[in-house]
Amino acid sequence: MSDTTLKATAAASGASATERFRTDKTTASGQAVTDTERVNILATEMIAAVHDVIRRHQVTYEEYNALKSWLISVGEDGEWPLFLDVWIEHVVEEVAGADRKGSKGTIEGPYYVPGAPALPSVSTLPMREDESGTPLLFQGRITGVSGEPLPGALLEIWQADDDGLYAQFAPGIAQWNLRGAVEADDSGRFAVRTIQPAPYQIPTDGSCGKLIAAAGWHAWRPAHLHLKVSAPGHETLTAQLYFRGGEHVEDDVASAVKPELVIDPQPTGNGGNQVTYDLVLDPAS
Ligand code: MBD
Ligand code: FE
Repeated sequence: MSDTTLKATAAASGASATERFRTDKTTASGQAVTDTERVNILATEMIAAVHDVIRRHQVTYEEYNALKSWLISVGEDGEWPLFLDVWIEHVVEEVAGADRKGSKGTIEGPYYVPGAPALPSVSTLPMREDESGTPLLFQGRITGVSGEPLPGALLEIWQADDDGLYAQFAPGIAQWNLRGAVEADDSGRFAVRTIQPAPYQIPTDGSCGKLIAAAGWHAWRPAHLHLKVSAPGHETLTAQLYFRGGEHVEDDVASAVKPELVIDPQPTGNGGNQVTYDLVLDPAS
């Protein structure tokens, strides 16, 4: 890829992610938190946790002002969704998923878009004619915790391409490229053809990239397929699958890898790989 034409800038992908969040999430959950005592406790303790860091590390005015300046720029870049989903969401998911009996989940991240094209149980994700990357056949069964097939189960998939870029958050990629909503068959089965995604690098030109550079961290997530699995009467499962032996599986900047989510696709003999991964949904609580 040519670095200058295809690269997603922090400002462009940040603006898209912020807009996406406002559309999809704030009406659903933003107004639900109205318990004054709960807000009081959480806000008081979060502020106190910051005070504690300042005292323990004798934070200076220079450092305080650097923080203030950085926080302002995170908003200007639209990188709050990225920052929160990379460094905070995994603990929220850990708490939310603690009692799950079915498949393990992990973070959603900033790049889910609802309403992807509906696809039959055996299908190929929308992709360019010359889409690069190793072909992958991803198949499995969606069931409840007793192994029963779930009528009407839907498997939404979204992923980066072979350059690590997501449609709708990077320029020049068709809207639904490598995004789809696969309807499982009557026995819960699905078989989807796609390509293996590349590792994802957090934009280096925005505020999150500046923090990473200033702290001496790295900016990488391992290659991953995002999944959202839903069925009537069941908890929706949000997960990601990673590739055994892939770069950064052991040191994901977003801390979202779990051993149960690492797949090991095997060669089909036709230049591609295939993997079977079953998905188990908990009953709705
Ligand atoms: C991603 O692709 C992602 O999945 C997460 C969680 C954060 C940033 C980019
Ligand atoms: Fe991702």
